[in-house]
Amino acid sequence: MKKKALITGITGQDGSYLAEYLLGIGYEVHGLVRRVALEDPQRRFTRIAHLLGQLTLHPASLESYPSIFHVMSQHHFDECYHLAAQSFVAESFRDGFSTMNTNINGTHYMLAALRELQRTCRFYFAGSSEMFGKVRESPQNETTPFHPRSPYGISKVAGFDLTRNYREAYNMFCVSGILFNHEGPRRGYEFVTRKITSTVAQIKFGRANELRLGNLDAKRDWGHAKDYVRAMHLMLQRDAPDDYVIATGETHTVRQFCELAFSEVGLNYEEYVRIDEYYLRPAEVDLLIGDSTKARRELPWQPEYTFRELVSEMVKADLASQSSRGLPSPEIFSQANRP
Ligand code: G4F
Repeated sequence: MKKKALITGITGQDGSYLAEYLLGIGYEVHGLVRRVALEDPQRRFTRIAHLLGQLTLHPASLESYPSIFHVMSQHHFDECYHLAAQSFVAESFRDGFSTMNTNINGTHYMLAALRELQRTCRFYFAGSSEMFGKVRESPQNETTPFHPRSPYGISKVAGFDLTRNYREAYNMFCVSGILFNHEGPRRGYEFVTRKITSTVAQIKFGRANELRLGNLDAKRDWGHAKDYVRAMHLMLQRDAPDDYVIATGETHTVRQFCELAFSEVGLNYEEYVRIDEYYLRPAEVDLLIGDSTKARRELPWQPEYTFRELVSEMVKADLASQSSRGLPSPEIFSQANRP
């Protein structure tokens, strides 16, 4: 019998890589998508276009408990990966209310519907290193206290607590992955890595002449999303539910990412990068570096991509997309639109 998985956020970077991975190992894969997305597949399904014939998509909204309940009442799932969220930290400062509503209530609705209808379904919650925020120790592991610095980080701590509470109160298999930053060619253009690599490609093709950024000194532990979705799956295969930090154990500044990305095309970042205060955050997470010893030992998991390979793959993909003028165009996130 094929195992059946449900993915929320299947149209995003992680959802698309996870769907690909699960299909590859013989799963039947279902996804929750907003009705507006179903009505506009050309634009909304770019990351999963190549998989559409193999997926079952259900219209539902994280803001609507009845819509989630309806899907859960029609199908039985072995595993549920809850990845959908408002995941852009900067946006969460602009509209903390909708970030909280979607991220906290959405997680609660998923857990409540599973408890009501299918308690044996294993549940994965996409926790985040943003929960560590103003870090109390380095590197950060599963016992490091949380100190979130944004509405997004706060919403993820709430989701983490909800997930643990369902595990403890109702004896359900509910786990959180505390994933550090993970990127790739499918990353959204609003996140700093993709903003850098897509602008590098535009500059190389003469379609832009500068890159405006905020804090160049922030340090992040950047891995490849393809590596990280394998960890999500492994967490749900354990005998007992538990939470895991997933990270490379290396940290780099935004400046170093720029240096490497520009050097991929033979350019010096200092000639193109300008500081724009608009991109500074009211409260910053200065340093993230994860200790994934527990995941490496127990899952067991380890990343395959190096930092250099990640940057190189992203730059090459953006050069290819510029050269074919493929869609979606990075120009929609031109400086005028300020992502
Ligand atoms: O790429 P970012 O927007 O990612 P951030 O805030 O670290 O969050 C990402 O990783 C989390 C895991 O730790 C996820 F939970 C979350 O959903 C998301 O995927 O920013 C990275 C750093 C920040 O310090 C930011 O201040 O880059 C700095 N930065 C400097 N200039 C900028 C910019 N970030 C963005 N997005 N745009 C800039 O122009």
